[in-house]
Amino acid sequence: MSQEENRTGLSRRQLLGSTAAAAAAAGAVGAGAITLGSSAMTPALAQAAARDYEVKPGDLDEYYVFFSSGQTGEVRIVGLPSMRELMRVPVFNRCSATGWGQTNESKKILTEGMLPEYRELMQKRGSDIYLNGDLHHPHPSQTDGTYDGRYLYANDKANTRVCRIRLDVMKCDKIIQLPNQHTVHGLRVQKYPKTGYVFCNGEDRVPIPNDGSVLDDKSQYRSIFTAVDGETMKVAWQVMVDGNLDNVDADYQGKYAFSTCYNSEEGVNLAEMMAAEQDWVVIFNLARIEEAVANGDYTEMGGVPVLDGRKGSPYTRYVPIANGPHGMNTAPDGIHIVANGKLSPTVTVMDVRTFDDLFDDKIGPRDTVVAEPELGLGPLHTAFDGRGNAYTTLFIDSQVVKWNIDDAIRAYKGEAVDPIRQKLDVHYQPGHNHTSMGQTKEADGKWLISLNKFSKDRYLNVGPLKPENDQLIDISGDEMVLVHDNPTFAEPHDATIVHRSKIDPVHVWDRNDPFFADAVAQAKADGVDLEFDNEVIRDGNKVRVYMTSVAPAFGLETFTVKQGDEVTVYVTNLDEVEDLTHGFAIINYGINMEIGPRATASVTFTADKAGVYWYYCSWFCHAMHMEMKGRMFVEPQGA
Ligand code: K7E
Ligand code: CUA
Repeated sequence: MSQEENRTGLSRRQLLGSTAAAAAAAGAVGAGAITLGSSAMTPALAQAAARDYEVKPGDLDEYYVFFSSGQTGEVRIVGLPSMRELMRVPVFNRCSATGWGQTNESKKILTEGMLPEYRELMQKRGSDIYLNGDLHHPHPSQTDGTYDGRYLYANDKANTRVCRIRLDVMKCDKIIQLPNQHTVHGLRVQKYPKTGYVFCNGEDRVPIPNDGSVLDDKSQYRSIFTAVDGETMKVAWQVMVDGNLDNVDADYQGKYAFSTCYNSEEGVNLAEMMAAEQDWVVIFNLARIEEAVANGDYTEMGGVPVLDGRKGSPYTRYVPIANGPHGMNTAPDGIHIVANGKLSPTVTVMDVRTFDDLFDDKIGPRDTVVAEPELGLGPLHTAFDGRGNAYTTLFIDSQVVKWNIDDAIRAYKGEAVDPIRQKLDVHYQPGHNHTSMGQTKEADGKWLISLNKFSKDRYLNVGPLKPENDQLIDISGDEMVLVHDNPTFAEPHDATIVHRSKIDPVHVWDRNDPFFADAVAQAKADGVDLEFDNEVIRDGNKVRVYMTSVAPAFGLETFTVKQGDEVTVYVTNLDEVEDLTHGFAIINYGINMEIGPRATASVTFTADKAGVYWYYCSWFCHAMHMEMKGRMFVEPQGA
């Protein structure tokens, strides 16, 4: 089937067809929001066209979408269905606007969970933090198979880290670096009874310890699966596996996690990794692993318990599937899991109810497979609508294919039934896709986002570097209907669509928030009341400047330090007004930070250049915002 002809008989040109006609058919819609064809409109398309997708000015979206940003290193919060970007949450990056990576509060989070050897290394290199990250998989915590609004977890593929974002304030509060393993790629959370574990796949194989004593001897390389305790943000346990680990998901029973492996060959180059006809899915038995850890039946490596889960171990089972699987997705029916073929045009459907028997050796690994439909070229990830249908991205075909799980199972048994319902062109080369609430038991089958790697001709040309293209698809009817193109900067891999009823962030900070507890404690030790006092405390060559801020003035018009002092400025925002954020920037000192309403933020620097330095509020807060400023006097050394 060509790119131009999909299963509905609509060509891509027809589907994209006359925007104006579609807009007319849809009534009053936002400019460019609708791309429906009109010439060959099926009843489903006509129905979709009649729906008003617009989120009007002042109206609120129905869903939060937590987008990863890949190599940008942050999490982005987008409203759905408007696809408006609402907020960015810096994590594995530095942020000029908020001071993430510069404030003491953020640096503590960025450094305290680093492995000591890497922290030392960073300091030797002249930075105490990693300056980059590659955030792929943002996943909120769950309780009893649905989102509970507590936390969101994500991986850093670049520096083997896992972060946690507090959903009450939408700030990262923990980052840890995992020992023994090399990169974290796949990340998903335990769904039942709660999160619980955050499962982290070590994709690349390295020697343990990776200290230079082994270099090119790949027979001594290992891949590691980690379960992080999502409450304490400490490693609960690790399992050493054969092959490697790509993507992961968990069941709805709290018994198993499972990962795809595309490098069963344990190769170190493309040809080697692609050599075998088959790779596998490795299944982890959580109860057996926990029992072994409780019994001390493990080796401690890098300060954490490591179990040997290679072939033949009681903790794992290896299910052979076609070469090079990628995505791993649990269906909201609580029964089926799907491994996506990538190099194979198939996806493999397994039934989690067979896993007990598999671990008891009553059945063989392939007896867990209940369907293996051929869907198209390059299946990467699958999402679900809660009505028995699955939606798989076809990277090479640039399509999303909708297929029915039950029909795929019947076809696998030999019945003459085609599970494929529809193929929809997407633009272009989709990676992940996501359905509204689709990774929970409450999948509601309303929306699908296809996260496409290439936008090519879909937008005004912005030069050689192009945006990605995240497309919004209405799946509430019988047919998928593309309703919006959304350009995004590098590079959303994954996203999670959460109904707004699941999340309830605060509007202003609580003065007792742990986020700035260190500043509060230091002020207390200095006898300073952060909410009233404006004071400069000298402690040897350390100077602590305590400053309030109320729009449009800082509590201190000037403060004086000596050249060479280590200066910490604490700014407390006394404004209780919603949305009234102040900033604190010092000109020519490279300092800027955000201070949210009722928050305290702090930054430490060396006053190494004498002179007069204006500080100013960098977040527009008031009609007199331009005048919200003061001067730092740095007395020259020896003065
Ligand atoms: Cu498919 Cu990192 Cu989830 Cu990218 S991964 S697409
Ligand atoms: Cu305070 Cu602008």
